[in-house]
Amino acid sequence: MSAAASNIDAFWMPFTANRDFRTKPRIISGASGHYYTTADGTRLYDTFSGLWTCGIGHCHPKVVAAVQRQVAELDYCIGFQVSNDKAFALAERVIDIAPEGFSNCFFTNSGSESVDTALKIALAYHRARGEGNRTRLIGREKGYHGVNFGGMSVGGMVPNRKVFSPNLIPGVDHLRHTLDLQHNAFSRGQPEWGMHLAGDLERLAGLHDGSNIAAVIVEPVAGSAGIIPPPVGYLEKMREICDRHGILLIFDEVITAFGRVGKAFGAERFGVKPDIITTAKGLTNGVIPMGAVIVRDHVYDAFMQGPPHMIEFFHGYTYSGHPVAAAAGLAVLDVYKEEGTFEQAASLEQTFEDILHSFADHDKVIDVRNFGLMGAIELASRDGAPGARGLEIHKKCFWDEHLVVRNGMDVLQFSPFLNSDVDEMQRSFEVIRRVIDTVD
Ligand code: PXG
Ligand code: PLP
Repeated sequence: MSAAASNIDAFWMPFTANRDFRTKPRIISGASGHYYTTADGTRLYDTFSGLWTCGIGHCHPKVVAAVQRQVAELDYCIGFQVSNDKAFALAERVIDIAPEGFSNCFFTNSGSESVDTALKIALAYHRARGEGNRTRLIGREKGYHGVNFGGMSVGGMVPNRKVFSPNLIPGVDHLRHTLDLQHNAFSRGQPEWGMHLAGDLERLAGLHDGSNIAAVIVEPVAGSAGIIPPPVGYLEKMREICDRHGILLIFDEVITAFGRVGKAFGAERFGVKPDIITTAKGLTNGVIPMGAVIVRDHVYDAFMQGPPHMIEFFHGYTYSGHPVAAAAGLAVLDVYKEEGTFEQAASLEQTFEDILHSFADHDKVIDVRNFGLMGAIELASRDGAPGARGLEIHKKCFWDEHLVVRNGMDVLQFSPFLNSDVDEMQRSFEVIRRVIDTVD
């Protein structure tokens, strides 16, 4: 029996225009390396590494073999009060590559769960230390921290928040975002302008009194909002303000961890050490859903008090530390090391930046932004139809040019493979230029 659906109406697709999709579906049934395949055998080059997930390419043989082995050996294991060997091994390996001082790893199944877990850790940390008054959480405009209630509340994506506005968690403020095309359009890497915007945190600490603020969460480089690298000095200043007021700094590294910015973590690349790091995506190369929240020793230590038979943190998911996901993670970390993936990613950065910025002179392009192997080409919107041009390019690339290109409204976003072939990358952008030329 074929696994293909005879009727595609049943699947309610995430973040998709479902009715428009069903008029002419885009369905993938296979993948290998840097290409997807459809049921009729068409190969499509993937310019987005899955969804920022598959940095080493699809169906890497070492990862496939590890997952196949594991699923036949230990398919699932209770994770509360008992756990499995692979989860411990993976936690140790993640800590090994984390910046110095990070001691412990809490497993989740996604970025959204990692974020909500991190926010709960921050609140519980202060309470455990006798500072239960620290309840305020600070996010940032244009931030994306997943779709669960905590992450949505600290997030700053207006369409994601709009319908749920009265139900967002209380006690949250937002810093201004740092994207201002008047001041920092066409920056290569980190813009020179905008460091002063970290001062918003100081203002909020003045307004509420810093002693009431639990944590601030930011993406070191904002991803979903269309690649917004931090202005020079911005993250350093944020760390300094957090230190002054006893506020925990959370870096949401769901995208930036595991090589995307040429190092194991954005924290390492920027030389700024947060207290908590959230991850997902690249932890398992997207093969099995898994996330990890990584904490510094002072955070973990604050929980390890009271009677030793007591549960220290009333939180966890049925699938936290899932053995098959953990086996995938172990294989992926092996590949990162054996193939020098993070160094490879770093060596591709300049070429990628040059290719992207070659679009700067295009009359439909209003900004180009990049950092590491994260890039965006922002197009002018059509009058009265924001997003239409971006979606048309996405569709034209898929059907006519066999390229999977991600658009967020009129921003084309790029997440090249960490082990991209330069010729393939160059060719894909030649095609994209042609498509931008031909659409209205
Ligand atoms: N935090 C960050 C920084 C993310 O980028 C999440 C949390 C949520 O992860 P999950 O696994 O729950 O989706 C993300 C996810 C895009 C795009 O187009 C990016 C994400 C999700 C959807 C679209 O850039 N990142
Ligand atoms: N809903 C019900 C009824 C449950 O029993 C559970 C877990 O046992 C959950 C939700 C949470 O599921 P998960 O642990 O997979 O997040």
